[in-house]
Amino acid sequence: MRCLAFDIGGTKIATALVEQNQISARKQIATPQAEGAEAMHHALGELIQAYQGQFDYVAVASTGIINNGVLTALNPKNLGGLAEFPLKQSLARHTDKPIGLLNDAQAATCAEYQHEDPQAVPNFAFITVSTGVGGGIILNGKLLTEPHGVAGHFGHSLADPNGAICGCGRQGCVEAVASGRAIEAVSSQWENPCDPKTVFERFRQGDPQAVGLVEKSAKAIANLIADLRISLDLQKVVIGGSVGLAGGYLPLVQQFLNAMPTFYHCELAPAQFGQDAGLIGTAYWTKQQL
Ligand code: ADP
Ligand code: BMX
Ligand code: ZN
Repeated sequence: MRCLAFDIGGTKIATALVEQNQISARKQIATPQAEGAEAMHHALGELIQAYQGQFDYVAVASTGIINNGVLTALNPKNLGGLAEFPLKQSLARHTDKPIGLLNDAQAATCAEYQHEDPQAVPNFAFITVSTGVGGGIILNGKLLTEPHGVAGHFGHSLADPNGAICGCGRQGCVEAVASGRAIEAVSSQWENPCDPKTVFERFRQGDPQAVGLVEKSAKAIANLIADLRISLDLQKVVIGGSVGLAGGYLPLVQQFLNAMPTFYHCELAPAQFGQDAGLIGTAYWTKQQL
């Protein structure tokens, strides 16, 4: 069964054909920003047209809470203000093939959990540190998606009661402290402003301002991992996303976690499927639902 997979993030939309975890014909565009539902509908339509005749089903991994075929943004700022989008309906206008939908981080969780032995690792989480901070939870070998697709949105758990207001409306969420957008909100105001990619280059060169900003993010993620570990008896956490996979980030998270009491420790690793975890995970999960 050939799958046309979509990974819709706050920064980029990736598409590819996926068959038995193998990716081909990968494309990537920038996510439409501040242009509303019509721009998103148009972008998805153009992408699907490029693959006509080459797939048996469509599988989507998307940022936002995915419930009943509809995308609801917890943080609409991550999608240029788009708060709600009829994702399944939009795709169904371009294809009559079956369509499966899953949150992006939940999809990546599915992909990465394929590498684990469920006996040794029954409880597992994936965290993406990307435009936002997303996640997925496996408990007793099963991905939590029921009843409303909300489980795993721990990017909106508390990192700092005095922190910045998150795009979801709550103050001090992990996402408001640790995400790519949170890093950019600070680094764009520096005397020598820069984007998160450059922040990481400066961080690796030892620039104190960049080190401080990256440390703040990594510490929030280490605390999140400790909270998850102690709440859910996790054996392992895998990290993905462009910030999560940026050089030097994971060792820093590990360092902050190591400094905590051993009860809070669990195995930590980067996403083996890297930037393709969402595409591979939704293809795999959707096939099981068909
Ligand atoms: P998405 O959120 O669309 O899934 P990414 O996982 O690529 O996309 O995350 C996008 C975020 O990561 C943006 O905030 C961007 O500035 C930041 N980013 C992109 N490339 C890098 C990099 N090489 N190092 C650090 N941050 C990066
Ligand atoms: C946000 C939320 C999650 C998503 C996470 C990572 C929205 C639109 N998205 O917390 O559903 O999983 O960001 O998304 O509210 P990404 O865009 O960074 O990949
Ligand atoms: Zn929030």
